[in-house]
Amino acid sequence: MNHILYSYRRCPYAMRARLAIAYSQQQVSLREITLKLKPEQMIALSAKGTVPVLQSADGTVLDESLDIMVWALERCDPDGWLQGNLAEMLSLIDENDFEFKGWLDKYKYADRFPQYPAIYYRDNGEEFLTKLENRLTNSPYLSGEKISLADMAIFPFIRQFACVDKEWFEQSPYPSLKIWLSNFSDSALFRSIMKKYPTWLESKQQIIFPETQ
Ligand SMILES: N[C@@H](CCC(=O)N[C@@H](CS)C(=O)NCC(=O)O)C(=O)O
Repeated sequence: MNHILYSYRRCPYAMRARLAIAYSQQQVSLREITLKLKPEQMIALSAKGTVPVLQSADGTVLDESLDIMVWALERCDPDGWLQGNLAEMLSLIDENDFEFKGWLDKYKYADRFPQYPAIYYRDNGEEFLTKLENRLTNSPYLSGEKISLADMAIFPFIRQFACVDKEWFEQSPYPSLKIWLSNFSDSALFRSIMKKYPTWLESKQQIIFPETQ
């Protein structure tokens, strides 16, 4: 049996899983889903119904994006994404996932949260941007001189935040963060994980991911 990854192209959690899988060259069968109609095979593996879900060849099921990243990196980590202060990386990722992500969603879908204007949610999200900017002023990556798990786990969410209002982001006071973001957004690795595939439920086509060059 192959490893199987249930994924959704635009989901930032699925992006971080695909980034780690592609970087570590772990070949998986990619099953692109839609959130509106989730395959029963995926729900049978993980009833919570979120993507990404990985079913590894030995039958192990991982339904947390960070666990999937670590699974891939433990198998192959040529540039040492797991090296360095792991506790600090995990704490930053935790802040991303459990504080910043909430503000991001409210900012992005502000019409669904009419208690406050969008700018209120953006202001709150900016606390995290400021924190990242301060780190990136001192070093090129979030955890120091080298790309790490923290950069790859967090970048898809900052990209989403920046995309809500690109004009605002362009003039915002985060010069180091902007360079960091555009380097990752323009990278061959990111482009390779954003390729569009037909949904698996419709096509049942086997997509081998990452594609070999
Ligand atoms: N903690 C999970 C969160 C994953 C998650 O929330 N994914 C979203 C898509 S971005 C999802 O599947 N939501 C279910 C839905 O919208 O039905 C992880 O890190 O994998």
